[in-house]
Amino acid sequence: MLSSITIILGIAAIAASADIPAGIRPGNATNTTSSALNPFGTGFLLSNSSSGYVYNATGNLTSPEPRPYTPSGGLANNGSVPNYHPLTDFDYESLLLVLYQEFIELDLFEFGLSTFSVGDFQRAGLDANDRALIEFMAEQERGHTMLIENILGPSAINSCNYTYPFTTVVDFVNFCSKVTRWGESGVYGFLEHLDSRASAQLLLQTVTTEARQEMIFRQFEGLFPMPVWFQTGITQSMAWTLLAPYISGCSRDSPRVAWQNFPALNITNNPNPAALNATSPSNATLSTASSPAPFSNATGLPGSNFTFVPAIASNRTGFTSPGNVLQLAGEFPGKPVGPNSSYTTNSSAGAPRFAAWISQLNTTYTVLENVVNGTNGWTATTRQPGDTIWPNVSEPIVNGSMFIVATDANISVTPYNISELNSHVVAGPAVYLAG
Ligand SMILES: *[C@@H]1O[C@H](CO)[C@@H](O)[C@H](O)[C@H]1NC(C)=O
Ligand SMILES: *[C@@H]1O[C@H](CO)[C@@H](O)[C@H](O)[C@H]1NC(C)=O
Ligand SMILES: *[C@@H]1O[C@H](CO)[C@@H](O)[C@H](O)[C@H]1NC(C)=O
Ligand SMILES: *[C@@H]1O[C@H](CO)[C@@H](O)[C@H](O)[C@H]1NC(C)=O
Ligand SMILES: *[C@@H]1O[C@H](CO)[C@@H](O)[C@H](O)[C@H]1NC(C)=O
Ligand SMILES: *[C@@H]1O[C@H](CO)[C@@H](O)[C@H](O)[C@H]1NC(C)=O
Ligand SMILES: *[C@@H]1O[C@H](CO)[C@@H](O)[C@H](O)[C@H]1NC(C)=O
Ligand SMILES: *[C@@H]1O[C@H](CO)[C@@H](O)[C@H](O)[C@H]1NC(C)=O
Ligand SMILES: *[C@@H]1O[C@H](CO)[C@@H](O)[C@H](O)[C@H]1NC(C)=O
Ligand SMILES: *[C@@H]1O[C@H](CO)[C@@H](O)[C@H](O)[C@H]1NC(C)=O
Ligand SMILES: *[C@@H]1O[C@H](CO)[C@@H](O)[C@H](O)[C@H]1NC(C)=O
Ligand SMILES: CC(=O)N[C@H]1CO[C@H](CO)[C@@H](O)[C@@H]1O
Repeated sequence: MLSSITIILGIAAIAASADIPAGIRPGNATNTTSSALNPFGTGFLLSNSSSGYVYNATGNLTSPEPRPYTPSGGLANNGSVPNYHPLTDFDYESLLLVLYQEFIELDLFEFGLSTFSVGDFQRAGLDANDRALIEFMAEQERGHTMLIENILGPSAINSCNYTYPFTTVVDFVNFCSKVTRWGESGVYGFLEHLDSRASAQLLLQTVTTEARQEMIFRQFEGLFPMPVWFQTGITQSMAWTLLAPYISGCSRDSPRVAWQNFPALNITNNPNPAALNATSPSNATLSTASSPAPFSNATGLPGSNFTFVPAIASNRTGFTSPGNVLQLAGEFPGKPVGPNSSYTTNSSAGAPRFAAWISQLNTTYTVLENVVNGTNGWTATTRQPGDTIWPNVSEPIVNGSMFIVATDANISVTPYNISELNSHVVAGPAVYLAG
């Protein structure tokens, strides 16, 4: 009950700042109603009576303070000793998923460093300092796996074997930016739902580091470091769907992940940030991105055509636009995936009808067109939406690397109840590199 109010108060804090556009200024009404699925739907809430709990935000304290300078309320701030341990299956399974994620990152960063030569990195515009930074990121992952292992206790997994979809430094960096993106978003999707608030605290301090890694890999790609206002969250099943295909084998006594493996969704014309023209379809997929050497003149940038070299920031704040046609390919359920192929993709949804664009605070839908069923899957097209985060603001919903899911319905979800989407997922997510 308390939690249903958290998001509204969080948004209230945003609204308190002076430069919020008029469209989302708080109204004065105190009896605003909204559906549970769409608290943003009818404008701004100053108080919420839908759950039976009411807090009237007047700007003044409404209750006596339990201790000096300590406004009443809040969770577990009464002096109780923190218990950094899962309290429920939900907690355990969420943290187990994170451990699988941290282990692949550790392996991935080390693999890249040991696979590619100094010259390979140099041709991608990355020098000894950059390699040292990747090595430090691997060390961070060592710390993260130790932390989660300590929280989970003796049943925690060990490192597994992995399979990676890259053969060049450029594609390695691109893959790292995507892995850290879903690692980050996968945690944001459940962090506030954990029963163990103490574990959530430690995980928060972990995932904020991961967020910095994601940004650094974007900078290694010459992309604008952070082209969004809000980092989005996805569900555990969505994160597991993205992660599992790259885990080839784990020791047989590894605890199983309880989350769903949705059928894979591919964006066959996903932009390639390394290509001269990122949205040119002929060089669009991760696999073909390996052929050109776009950074071959990176160190001699002046006079070169290749402007997309590693940079703190670049002027590429987005290279896709509303109306862009995405070509999607979805698999049918029933395919073995994940460690030792011991998981099977599954969907409880009907036929593919919509693309859900999960980005920033928003889940926005577009219609799937030209849906064609094949032997192992289906294909469809859809168009990039042009919505902005709020009316009257410039920031588009779709930017950065974000998530696209094929669904059978366009139900209304917001960041705190995005798991309502799980039962409607036909395939995906896929990571769309919008900018
Ligand atoms: C709220 O009340 C104030 C003072 O009465 C008024 O100036 C303002 O326009 C009202 N805002 C809205 C959104 O109704
Ligand atoms: C509450 O909302 C309803 C529906 O919008 C409106 O008709 C009514 O006047 C409001 N009541 C108060 C006290 O503002
Ligand atoms: C909130 O305000 C309403 C209307 O003034 C009042 O009836 C209610 O008791 C208040 N609730 C709390 C918790 O102060
Ligand atoms: C807040 O407190 C001040 C000082 O006691 C009082 O003057 C004011 O009316 C209060 N405002 C509200 C909205 O209760
Ligand atoms: C990883 O692969 C190696 C080499 O094939 C194999 O010996 C080892 O058992 C595998 N480990 C796991 C955990 O699957
Ligand atoms: C796109 O790929 C084709 C075929 O691999 C290659 O010849 C061409 O140079 C690439 N173009 C760009 C802009 O990378
Ligand atoms: C990049 O490729 C897209 C898709 O083919 C095309 O529409 C666009 O004009 C190209 N941009 C440039 C600068 O060549
Ligand atoms: C830049 O591209 C143009 C067109 O492809 C080409 O003619 C020119 O030689 C290139 N310049 C350099 C410095 O590579
Ligand atoms: C780009 O690199 C190639 C191969 O090293 C070299 O021949 C060419 O002169 C370079 N071009 C520029 C503009 O530096
Ligand atoms: C950045 O891009 C915008 C839009 O294309 C352009 O107007 C601006 O001059 C560019 N700025 C720099 C520093 O290149
Ligand atoms: C999606 O891409 C992966 C990797 O390239 C490939 O193995 C798989 O067959 C593709 N699935 C569909 C439905 O295109
Ligand atoms: C929560 C949120 O940001 N919702 C927005 C989603 O996008 C539509 C269309 O731009 C907005 O109207 C919503 O406010």
